[in-house]
Amino acid sequence: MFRKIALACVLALSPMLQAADAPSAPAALAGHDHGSPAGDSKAPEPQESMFLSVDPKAPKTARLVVVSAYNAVNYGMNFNGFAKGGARYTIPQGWTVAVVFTNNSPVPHSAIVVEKPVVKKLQMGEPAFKGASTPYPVRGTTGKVGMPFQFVADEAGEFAIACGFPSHSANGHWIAFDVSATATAPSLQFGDKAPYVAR
Ligand SMILES: [Cu+2]
Repeated sequence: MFRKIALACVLALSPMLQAADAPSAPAALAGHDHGSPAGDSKAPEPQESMFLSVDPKAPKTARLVVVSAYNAVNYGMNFNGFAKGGARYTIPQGWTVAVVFTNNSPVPHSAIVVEKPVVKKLQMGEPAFKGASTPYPVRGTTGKVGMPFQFVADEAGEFAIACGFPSHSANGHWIAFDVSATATAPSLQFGDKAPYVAR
């Protein structure tokens, strides 16, 4: 039992060693609490409305809350509890996107918007939109202090919010981010559920 937990923690601290199809954290991890390098195992079930809203004062502005290591999914390499594209933001083209990024883990993470095929790479390069990343995305940050960034989603297409820390995205630390020429309101979809539309 102890060995299993210790091994899981080592894996959590060594994401470069993980295969792209690494399984979810073992059930033995549930309930342990030591600063949660592999994500907050006590986090409440994610609700879409926690992570997306429309700014009532600024025109055509979507507010995104993006929490790295929200829970223990994918050894903490998740955003809002989802990895490997399992959640999808859709933003109307031309809208401003105001993101507040936080990281629940002492392991560094970051957020950068990239074109979808880039998620398989070890390095994310430049953001797909001007200003669309946390500061120092390669180095990442720790802690629950908010890292805000804002950009205009001026090009339609399939993108992703990925972690810029080397190899994390290739290990699943990304969610889908679509910019739509036809959508009239921003939405957030968890898995196969009906998209939550923010108004
Ligand atoms: Cu990461």
